[in-house]
Amino acid sequence: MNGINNQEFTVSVIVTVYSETFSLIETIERLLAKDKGYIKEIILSVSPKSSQECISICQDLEKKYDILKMHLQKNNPGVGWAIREGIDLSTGDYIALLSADLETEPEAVDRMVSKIQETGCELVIGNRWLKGGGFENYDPMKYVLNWGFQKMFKILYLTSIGDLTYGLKTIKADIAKKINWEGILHEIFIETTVKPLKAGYKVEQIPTVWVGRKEGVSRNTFLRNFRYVNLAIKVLFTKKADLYL
Ligand SMILES: Nc1nc2c(ncn2[C@@H]2O[C@H](COP(=O)(O)OP(=O)(O)O)[C@@H](O)[C@H]2O)c(=O)[nH]1
Ligand SMILES: [Mg+2]
Repeated sequence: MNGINNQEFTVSVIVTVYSETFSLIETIERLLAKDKGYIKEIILSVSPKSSQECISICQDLEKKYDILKMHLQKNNPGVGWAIREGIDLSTGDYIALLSADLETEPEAVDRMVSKIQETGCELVIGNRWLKGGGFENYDPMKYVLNWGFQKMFKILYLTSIGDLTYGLKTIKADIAKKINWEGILHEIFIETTVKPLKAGYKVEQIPTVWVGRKEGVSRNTFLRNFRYVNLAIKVLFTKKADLYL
Protein backbone atom coordinates (compact mmCIF):
# COMPACT_ATOMS: atom_id res chain seq x y z
CA MET A 1 0.00 0.00 0.00
CA ASN A 2 1.33 3.41 -0.86
CA GLY A 3 0.37 7.00 -1.59
CA ILE A 4 -3.30 7.73 -1.61
CA ASN A 5 -4.27 4.12 -0.73
CA ASN A 6 -4.21 4.80 2.97
CA GLN A 7 -5.72 8.22 2.73
CA GLU A 8 -9.24 9.44 2.67
CA PHE A 9 -10.12 11.45 -0.37
CA THR A 10 -13.17 13.38 -1.47
CA VAL A 11 -14.95 13.31 -4.80
CA SER A 12 -16.75 16.02 -6.77
CA VAL A 13 -19.27 14.54 -9.18
CA ILE A 14 -20.05 16.57 -12.30
CA VAL A 15 -23.38 15.61 -13.84
CA THR A 16 -23.98 17.11 -17.28
CA VAL A 17 -27.63 17.91 -17.84
CA TYR A 18 -29.58 18.86 -20.96
CA SER A 19 -33.33 18.72 -20.36
CA GLU A 20 -33.35 15.44 -18.40
CA THR A 21 -36.02 15.20 -15.67
CA PHE A 22 -36.85 11.80 -14.10
CA SER A 23 -33.56 10.35 -15.33
CA LEU A 24 -31.68 13.13 -13.54
CA ILE A 25 -33.54 12.50 -10.27
CA GLU A 26 -32.81 8.76 -10.50
CA THR A 27 -29.16 9.47 -11.31
CA ILE A 28 -28.76 11.48 -8.10
CA GLU A 29 -30.67 8.98 -5.94
CA ARG A 30 -28.67 5.99 -7.20
CA LEU A 31 -25.38 7.88 -6.89
CA LEU A 32 -26.08 8.88 -3.28
CA ALA A 33 -27.37 5.42 -2.33
CA LYS A 34 -23.83 4.06 -2.84
CA ASP A 35 -21.98 7.02 -1.30
CA LYS A 36 -19.89 6.07 1.72
CA GLY A 37 -19.19 9.69 2.59
CA TYR A 38 -16.61 10.44 -0.09
CA ILE A 39 -18.89 12.66 -2.19
CA LYS A 40 -18.04 16.24 -1.26
CA GLU A 41 -20.28 17.84 -3.84
CA ILE A 42 -22.43 17.17 -6.86
CA ILE A 43 -22.26 19.83 -9.55
CA LEU A 44 -25.11 19.81 -12.04
CA SER A 45 -23.61 21.45 -15.11
CA VAL A 46 -26.74 22.42 -16.95
CA SER A 47 -27.32 23.60 -20.50
CA PRO A 48 -29.18 26.94 -20.44
CA LYS A 49 -31.23 25.59 -23.34
CA SER A 50 -32.72 22.93 -21.05
CA SER A 51 -36.50 22.75 -20.64
CA GLN A 52 -38.15 24.73 -17.85
CA GLU A 53 -39.21 21.47 -16.22
CA CYS A 54 -35.58 20.35 -16.09
CA ILE A 55 -34.42 23.67 -14.61
CA SER A 56 -37.14 23.46 -11.90
CA ILE A 57 -36.04 19.92 -11.03
CA CYS A 58 -32.43 21.09 -10.72
CA GLN A 59 -33.56 23.85 -8.36
CA ASP A 60 -35.60 21.36 -6.30
CA LEU A 61 -32.61 19.02 -6.06
CA GLU A 62 -30.46 21.94 -4.90
CA LYS A 63 -32.95 22.60 -2.08
CA LYS A 64 -33.15 18.92 -1.15
CA TYR A 65 -29.43 18.11 -1.02
CA ASP A 66 -26.93 20.44 0.69
CA ILE A 67 -24.02 19.01 -1.29
CA LEU A 68 -25.70 19.59 -4.66
CA LYS A 69 -25.13 22.77 -6.64
CA MET A 70 -26.57 23.76 -9.96
CA HIS A 71 -24.39 25.56 -12.48
CA LEU A 72 -25.88 27.00 -15.64
CA GLN A 73 -23.18 26.64 -18.24
CA LYS A 74 -21.79 29.98 -19.44
CA ASN A 75 -20.12 28.99 -22.69
CA ASN A 76 -22.60 27.35 -24.95
CA PRO A 77 -23.33 25.06 -26.66
CA GLY A 78 -21.50 21.89 -25.84
CA VAL A 79 -21.02 19.23 -23.22
CA GLY A 80 -17.28 19.96 -23.44
CA TRP A 81 -17.82 23.41 -22.02
CA ALA A 82 -20.20 22.01 -19.39
CA ILE A 83 -17.52 19.60 -18.17
CA ARG A 84 -14.72 22.16 -18.29
CA GLU A 85 -16.73 24.70 -16.29
CA GLY A 86 -17.59 21.91 -13.82
CA ILE A 87 -13.89 21.07 -13.43
CA ASP A 88 -13.12 24.74 -12.65
CA LEU A 89 -15.80 24.75 -9.94
CA SER A 90 -14.83 21.42 -8.35
CA THR A 91 -13.19 21.42 -4.92
CA GLY A 92 -12.83 17.65 -4.27
CA ASP A 93 -9.64 15.57 -4.56
CA TYR A 94 -11.06 13.55 -7.46
CA ILE A 95 -13.64 14.46 -10.11
CA ALA A 96 -16.16 11.93 -11.42
CA LEU A 97 -17.98 12.57 -14.70
CA LEU A 98 -21.54 11.32 -15.10
CA SER A 99 -24.43 11.88 -17.51
CA ALA A 100 -27.98 12.68 -16.44
CA ASP A 101 -29.59 10.33 -18.98
CA LEU A 102 -28.79 7.10 -17.04
CA GLU A 103 -26.66 5.82 -19.92
CA THR A 104 -23.65 6.05 -17.61
CA GLU A 105 -24.22 3.80 -14.61
CA PRO A 106 -24.44 5.91 -11.39
CA GLU A 107 -23.23 2.95 -9.25
CA ALA A 108 -19.99 2.88 -11.26
CA VAL A 109 -18.77 5.94 -9.33
CA ASP A 110 -18.54 3.81 -6.17
CA ARG A 111 -16.61 1.11 -8.02
CA MET A 112 -14.24 3.71 -9.48
CA VAL A 113 -13.60 5.05 -5.98
CA SER A 114 -12.76 1.51 -4.78
CA LYS A 115 -10.38 1.11 -7.72
CA ILE A 116 -8.57 4.32 -6.73
CA GLN A 117 -8.35 3.09 -3.13
CA GLU A 118 -6.92 -0.26 -4.27
CA THR A 119 -4.43 1.02 -6.83
CA GLY A 120 -3.73 4.70 -6.11
CA CYS A 121 -4.36 5.43 -9.79
CA GLU A 122 -4.92 8.92 -11.12
CA LEU A 123 -7.66 8.10 -13.62
CA VAL A 124 -10.24 5.32 -13.75
CA ILE A 125 -12.36 4.86 -16.82
CA GLY A 126 -15.54 2.90 -17.32
CA ASN A 127 -15.05 0.24 -19.99
CA ARG A 128 -18.12 -1.29 -21.64
CA TRP A 129 -15.99 -3.84 -23.49
CA LEU A 130 -14.58 -5.59 -20.41
CA LYS A 131 -16.05 -8.83 -19.04
CA GLY A 132 -18.96 -7.73 -16.85
CA GLY A 133 -19.59 -4.65 -18.98
CA GLY A 134 -21.83 -4.26 -21.99
CA PHE A 135 -24.42 -2.36 -23.98
CA GLU A 136 -28.22 -2.43 -23.60
CA ASN A 137 -30.36 -1.03 -26.40
CA TYR A 138 -27.35 0.23 -28.34
CA ASP A 139 -27.79 0.85 -32.04
CA PRO A 140 -26.19 -2.14 -33.93
CA MET A 141 -24.46 0.15 -36.44
CA LYS A 142 -23.00 2.24 -33.63
CA TYR A 143 -21.87 -0.94 -31.90
CA VAL A 144 -19.79 -2.03 -34.89
CA LEU A 145 -18.42 1.48 -35.36
CA ASN A 146 -17.58 1.72 -31.67
CA TRP A 147 -15.73 -1.62 -31.78
CA GLY A 148 -13.65 -0.41 -34.73
CA PHE A 149 -12.93 2.91 -33.05
CA GLN A 150 -11.72 1.24 -29.89
CA LYS A 151 -9.37 -1.05 -31.83
CA MET A 152 -8.00 1.90 -33.79
CA PHE A 153 -7.41 4.10 -30.75
CA LYS A 154 -5.82 1.25 -28.77
CA ILE A 155 -3.33 0.71 -31.58
CA LEU A 156 -2.64 4.43 -31.99
CA TYR A 157 -2.00 4.87 -28.28
CA LEU A 158 -0.34 1.45 -27.81
CA THR A 159 -2.42 0.90 -24.70
CA SER A 160 -4.21 -2.00 -23.08
CA ILE A 161 -6.82 0.44 -21.78
CA GLY A 162 -10.03 0.20 -23.81
CA ASP A 163 -13.16 2.28 -24.42
CA LEU A 164 -11.09 5.42 -24.81
CA THR A 165 -14.12 7.33 -26.16
CA TYR A 166 -16.35 6.76 -23.13
CA GLY A 167 -17.29 9.68 -20.88
CA LEU A 168 -17.70 7.82 -17.60
CA LYS A 169 -14.53 8.30 -15.55
CA THR A 170 -12.94 9.64 -12.38
CA ILE A 171 -9.80 11.77 -12.52
CA LYS A 172 -7.56 13.32 -9.90
CA ALA A 173 -8.67 16.93 -9.57
CA ASP A 174 -5.28 18.63 -9.60
CA ILE A 175 -4.53 16.90 -12.92
CA ALA A 176 -7.92 17.82 -14.39
CA LYS A 177 -7.35 21.43 -13.39
CA LYS A 178 -3.93 21.76 -14.99
CA ILE A 179 -4.55 20.02 -18.31
CA ASN A 180 -5.31 22.29 -21.22
CA TRP A 181 -8.71 20.98 -22.35
CA GLU A 182 -9.77 21.93 -25.86
CA GLY A 183 -12.97 19.96 -26.52
CA ILE A 184 -16.15 21.97 -26.53
CA LEU A 185 -18.55 19.28 -27.75
CA HIS A 186 -18.65 15.50 -27.18
CA GLU A 187 -14.97 15.04 -28.15
CA ILE A 188 -14.20 16.04 -24.55
CA PHE A 189 -15.04 12.40 -23.73
CA ILE A 190 -12.04 11.01 -25.60
CA GLU A 191 -9.85 13.97 -24.66
CA THR A 192 -10.31 13.33 -20.92
CA THR A 193 -8.88 9.84 -21.44
CA VAL A 194 -6.14 10.33 -24.03
CA LYS A 195 -4.52 13.44 -22.55
CA PRO A 196 -3.91 11.83 -19.13
CA LEU A 197 -2.76 8.65 -20.94
CA LYS A 198 -0.33 10.61 -23.09
CA ALA A 199 0.90 12.53 -20.04
CA GLY A 200 1.83 9.19 -18.45
CA TYR A 201 -0.55 9.12 -15.49
CA LYS A 202 -1.60 5.82 -13.94
CA VAL A 203 -4.85 4.74 -15.58
CA GLU A 204 -7.10 1.88 -14.49
CA GLN A 205 -10.48 0.66 -15.75
CA ILE A 206 -13.64 -0.96 -14.43
CA PRO A 207 -16.37 -2.81 -16.33
CA THR A 208 -19.67 -1.02 -16.73
CA VAL A 209 -22.91 -1.47 -18.63
CA TRP A 210 -24.26 1.26 -20.90
CA VAL A 211 -28.08 1.45 -20.94
CA GLY A 212 -29.91 3.43 -23.64
CA ARG A 213 -31.77 6.50 -22.40
CA LYS A 214 -35.51 6.31 -21.76
CA GLU A 215 -35.92 10.07 -21.88
CA GLY A 216 -34.99 12.76 -24.39
CA VAL A 217 -32.43 12.52 -27.17
CA SER A 218 -28.68 12.32 -27.48
CA ARG A 219 -26.97 15.55 -28.57
CA ASN A 220 -24.19 13.52 -30.12
CA THR A 221 -24.19 13.14 -33.92
CA PHE A 222 -22.47 10.91 -36.44
CA LEU A 223 -20.37 13.82 -37.70
CA ARG A 224 -18.92 14.33 -34.24
CA ASN A 225 -16.99 11.08 -34.73
CA PHE A 226 -14.59 13.12 -36.86
CA ARG A 227 -14.01 15.49 -33.97
CA TYR A 228 -13.07 12.49 -31.79
CA VAL A 229 -10.62 11.20 -34.41
CA ASN A 230 -9.09 14.65 -35.05
CA LEU A 231 -8.55 15.27 -31.40
CA ALA A 232 -7.10 11.81 -30.68
CA ILE A 233 -4.59 12.20 -33.50
CA LYS A 234 -3.71 15.75 -32.54
CA VAL A 235 -3.02 14.69 -28.93
CA LEU A 236 -0.85 11.83 -30.15
CA PHE A 237 1.47 14.37 -31.77
CA THR A 238 1.33 16.94 -28.97
CA LYS A 239 4.44 17.30 -26.81
CA LYS A 240 3.85 16.31 -23.20
CA ALA A 241 4.62 19.83 -21.94
CA ASP A 242 2.00 21.27 -24.28
CA LEU A 243 -0.75 19.18 -22.69
CA TYR A 244 -0.77 21.60 -19.78
CA LEU A 245 -2.13 25.12 -19.32
N1 LIG B 1 -24.74 20.97 -19.89
C1 LIG B 1 -24.80 20.30 -21.05
N2 LIG B 1 -25.06 18.98 -21.05
C2 LIG B 1 -25.09 18.35 -22.25
C3 LIG B 1 -24.89 19.01 -23.49
N3 LIG B 1 -24.97 18.11 -24.49
C4 LIG B 1 -25.25 16.91 -23.89
N4 LIG B 1 -25.32 17.06 -22.54
C5 LIG B 1 -25.59 16.05 -21.51
O1 LIG B 1 -24.42 15.26 -21.34
C6 LIG B 1 -24.76 13.86 -21.24
C7 LIG B 1 -24.17 13.08 -22.42
O2 LIG B 1 -24.63 13.64 -23.63
P1 LIG B 1 -25.44 12.84 -24.77
O3 LIG B 1 -25.93 13.88 -25.72
O4 LIG B 1 -26.40 11.90 -24.16
O5 LIG B 1 -24.25 12.07 -25.49
P2 LIG B 1 -24.07 10.53 -25.81
O6 LIG B 1 -24.39 9.80 -24.55
O7 LIG B 1 -22.66 10.42 -26.25
O8 LIG B 1 -25.05 10.23 -26.89
C8 LIG B 1 -26.29 13.81 -21.20
O9 LIG B 1 -26.73 13.78 -19.86
C9 LIG B 1 -26.71 15.10 -21.89
O10 LIG B 1 -27.94 15.57 -21.47
C10 LIG B 1 -24.63 20.43 -23.44
O11 LIG B 1 -24.44 21.11 -24.45
N5 LIG B 1 -24.60 21.00 -22.21
MG1 LIG C 1 -26.12 9.90 -23.49
